[in-house]
Amino acid sequence: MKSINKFTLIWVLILGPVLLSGQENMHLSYDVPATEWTEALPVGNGSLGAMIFGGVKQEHLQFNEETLWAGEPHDYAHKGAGEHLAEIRKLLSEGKQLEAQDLATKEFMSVPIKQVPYQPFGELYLNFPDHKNFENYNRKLDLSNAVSSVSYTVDGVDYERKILSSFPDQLLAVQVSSSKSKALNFEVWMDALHEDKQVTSAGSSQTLKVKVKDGALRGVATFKVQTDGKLTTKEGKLTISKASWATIYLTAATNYVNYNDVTGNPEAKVDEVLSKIEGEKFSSIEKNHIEDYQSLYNRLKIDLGDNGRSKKPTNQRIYDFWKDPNDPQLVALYVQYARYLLISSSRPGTKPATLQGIWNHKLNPPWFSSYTTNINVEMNYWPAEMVNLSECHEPLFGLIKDLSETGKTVAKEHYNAEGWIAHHNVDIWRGAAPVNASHHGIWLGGGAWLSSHIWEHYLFTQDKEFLREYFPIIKESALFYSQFLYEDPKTGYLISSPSNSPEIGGLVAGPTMDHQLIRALFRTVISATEILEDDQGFAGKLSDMLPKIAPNKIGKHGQLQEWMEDRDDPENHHRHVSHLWAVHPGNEINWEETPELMKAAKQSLEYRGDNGTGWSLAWKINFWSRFKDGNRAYRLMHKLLSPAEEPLRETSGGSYPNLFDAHPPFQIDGNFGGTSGILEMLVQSQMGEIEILPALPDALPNGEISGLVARGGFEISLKWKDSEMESLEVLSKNGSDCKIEYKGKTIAFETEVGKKYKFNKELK
Ligand code: FUC
Repeated sequence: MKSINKFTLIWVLILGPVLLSGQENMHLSYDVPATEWTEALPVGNGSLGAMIFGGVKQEHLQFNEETLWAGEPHDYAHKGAGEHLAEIRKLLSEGKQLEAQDLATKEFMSVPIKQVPYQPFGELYLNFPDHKNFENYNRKLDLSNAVSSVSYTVDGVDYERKILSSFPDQLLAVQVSSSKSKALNFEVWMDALHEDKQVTSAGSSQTLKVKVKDGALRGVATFKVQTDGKLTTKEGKLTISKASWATIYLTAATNYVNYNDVTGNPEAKVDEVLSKIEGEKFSSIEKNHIEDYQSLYNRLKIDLGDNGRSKKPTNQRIYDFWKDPNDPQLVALYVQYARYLLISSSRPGTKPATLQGIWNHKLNPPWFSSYTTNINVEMNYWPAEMVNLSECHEPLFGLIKDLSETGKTVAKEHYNAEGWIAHHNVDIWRGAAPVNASHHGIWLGGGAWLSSHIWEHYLFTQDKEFLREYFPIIKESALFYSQFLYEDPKTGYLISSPSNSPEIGGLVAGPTMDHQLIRALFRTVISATEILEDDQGFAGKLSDMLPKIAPNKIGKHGQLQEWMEDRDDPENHHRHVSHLWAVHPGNEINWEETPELMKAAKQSLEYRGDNGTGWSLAWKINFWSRFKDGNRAYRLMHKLLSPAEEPLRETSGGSYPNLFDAHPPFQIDGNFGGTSGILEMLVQSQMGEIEILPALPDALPNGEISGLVARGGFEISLKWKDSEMESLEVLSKNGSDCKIEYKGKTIAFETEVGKKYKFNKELK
């Protein structure tokens, strides 16, 4: 630990609260090692991740590689399921829900009925036998450079570890050093939870080979040690003695190539990575890593002020936030942490972030740590465009592309339809058929919701080439729905049947959410057809169908109906609020065009209440922001940023000591959804204009943000003081027309590419 000069300390104490910028201290920091996994700190490069415990006598890095899953290439479609579609629909229209569900269970579900879990890979241990009585302990994750560190003093010698996961070099690097020369003595080795595992050491390296129990995938991880000390191998451990520094480079790979191909050669991949860095110094690997990371991270800055609480350990701050949510820097940190997590778990060429990003330590993780498409995986990507990490959105498009292939068989076998469809869960083999149980697995919104991400990417980037490339996928999704929609014998409307309003009320005919999703998709395809000057015939057909789809309806409690029938229960506080999809992330229901429906949606949210799982709290923050009630949104933020494990709280959703979102258990969606909600308080652009401070809570009266992206391709720099906008700068990235709204005043103007436009609070 570096000592602080006495005078500096006095100045920091006196002036800190006044002078400290909320952009500083963008780190998670602790004065004790982690004992639980949800206290450990994550690093990742999109595919290779680790959780760092930071123990003194023993350091433990639990690591993952994103392609190690159970299972094997598999088509989950149920051959001939479609022969039972008409009967299931008939039973539902006759009100025989249980019979419909039973028939669907027998004849309509995925084969097998469950998908498979994401797997942990291995453990890296470093043992420091002499490190007993330590002081000055600190462990930290610095979001400004994506380097995690552990430091402490033993017998007057300072020890430091730096840990990073590098995207350019595709490896985990752990550097250990001591302030006194030759003071470092430790052992390092790997292990794994997999039954089928093998560890071999050779010279300065060690290799771990694992094979998953049920499936076709195997993994190889190798680490290599560089040191100025002595290196020996004993009983499966590498021993480093009398060193001043040592660096461990670890990389891992599997034989997964794609959802259809497992012929990869992990040994060759691992060798290639390690031979590339032969003779490299840690300092240059660290420099490459920081440069690469900062090229993404530095694009957005957020400062909500700092009242001094940022100096406390992060776990303490979460507790303090529960008691008094006046820690604006923690809210800004939450935003930057989500950006850090996205950069670390989702890079071009990698798989999308799962329910746990890329971090999983269990052979049987909750919900298989897979991709749940009825809210969770989409929520992971809500902030991606806004926070100026557009390319980190790309892995999701890869998943959608895969599903547009596997989902074709499902469309044909289950629904006798063309195009493609995905249901509520997807694994690495891109299973698209309904899984788990008929009462919630048969949910038809997957294709439409995922497709909306392609459109959103276009809206934010205005990238026509991208739209052209992905247009066939969204068109084929719309083609599916155009054939799947069915004329309700009772009302004559086109409805989605069988389906489910996730995950409440069982199998039904016509949940409101599906109709909102399908309408949004049809409108998207119609707009894209115009932009790309594609064949107008299909778009015309969709336009004709649009008014025939069952509309949003207001029910007897003043609520937005979740189903065709007016049967919502105001006492039901279910975590899903799917029928409000059209408020967020959709925009069909809004204050400008449909105020009555907006009021009804708000009423529905009132009935659902303020408590929920982590992701449910996060979604509610977004809803309240769209309802333009910043204080209510902040009330939910208060819950999301409170300690998940505190039994006296009224809700269990919250944050773990490492700021991971708690469903509970850990689910990363809340980190991303909560961040989207915070940004929706500051700027919204879903209605074709950029609305400034639409839902600013009283708790965040002062602040500034730069590099925030709005639809239309605009980068926003905004300052506000005493809850009023002070200055606004809009950078036009594509020369689109721009319209800005602040407190009822609007200004519309043409823009030039690359030009900045400045405004004061009068929009002048
Ligand atoms: C959905 C939610 C659960 C959980 C799971 C992963 O099924 O209803 O709360 O988040 O996904």
